[in-house]
Amino acid sequence: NEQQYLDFVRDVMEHGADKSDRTGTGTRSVFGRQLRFDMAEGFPLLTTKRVPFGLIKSELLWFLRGDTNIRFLLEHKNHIWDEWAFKRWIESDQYRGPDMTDFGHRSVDDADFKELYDQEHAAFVERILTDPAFAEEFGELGDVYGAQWRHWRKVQGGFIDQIEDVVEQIKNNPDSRRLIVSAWNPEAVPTQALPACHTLFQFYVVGNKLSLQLYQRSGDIFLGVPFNIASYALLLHMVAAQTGLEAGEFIHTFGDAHIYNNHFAQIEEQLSRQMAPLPQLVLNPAVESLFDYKMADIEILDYNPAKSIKAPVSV
Ligand code: THF
Repeated sequence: NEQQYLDFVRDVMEHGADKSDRTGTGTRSVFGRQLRFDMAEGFPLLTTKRVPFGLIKSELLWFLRGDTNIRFLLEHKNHIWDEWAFKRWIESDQYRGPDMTDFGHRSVDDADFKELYDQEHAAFVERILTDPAFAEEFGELGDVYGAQWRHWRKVQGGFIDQIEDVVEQIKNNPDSRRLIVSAWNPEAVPTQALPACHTLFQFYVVGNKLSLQLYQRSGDIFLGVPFNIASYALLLHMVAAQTGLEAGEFIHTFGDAHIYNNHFAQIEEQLSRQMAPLPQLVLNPAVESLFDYKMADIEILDYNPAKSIKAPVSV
């Protein structure tokens, strides 16, 4: 439950090592931790800050479509992947606008630059939504989750649909110890906008309960992890519903778990707050396939969080 997340945050603040990172922001980091969420205790959507569940739904539906182009996300007003596509655009030789190098840090440090960045970003989003050829080229993030999950490229040609396969295996061979979906493809790493943070997950069936464990190689504890917990808990519920099982535990295992230096004040604020009871998830029982869920088929009830806490994302 949520207390575990708050204890984890405290642990990292107290025992983490200060460590530089790829994005240049700097982090406080630990290596190797595990959280366990029992779905019987409620749906693990944090209440000590508002976590925008609509964005979690549209991102998961996007992965399950096998989609790797941000256009679908933008059509659902979801902007959590914009920065990675935008980075590719401004680094391309077709970009003719003002210099946007290191836009993430500069838009935090420099108000004039931020205005310019907001304009360029808005123009980029508008163009993805209105210019299909542009969207096809610059909305694309490469072989990220959707591609690895639904159409893993085989060496000898053709594709593997890991999600469809794992659902079949859960139904027909529930004792299997190979109920695995891997998003980590060493061959694709150099061409990915961002190599998979959620490296691999495994299902486990005992009795009528389905559990899921995720190995996350790298976790942004303040911004990303609350999304990741809710997203995999949602996936667990959906797969359980489609295999006639009950959702058991979501086990979240981390490699490098870190708090970015520019999230410390936000973390303090969150730790000072009281938790509310966890909400409930309701899935439309009429949906017959994991791939047929729409936004309206997924609902969260009794979610009464504290107010949201804004923080900059490192790119
Ligand atoms: N990169 C970094 N540095 N952190 C991440 O969490 C992360 N992701 C994905 C890919 N790269 C990452 C993108 N997921 C937010 C949430 C999830 C993200 C990216 C950004 C975010 O900013 N959330 C805000 C609300 C945003 C909004 O309302 O538009 C929040 O307050 O939660 C980890 O998978």
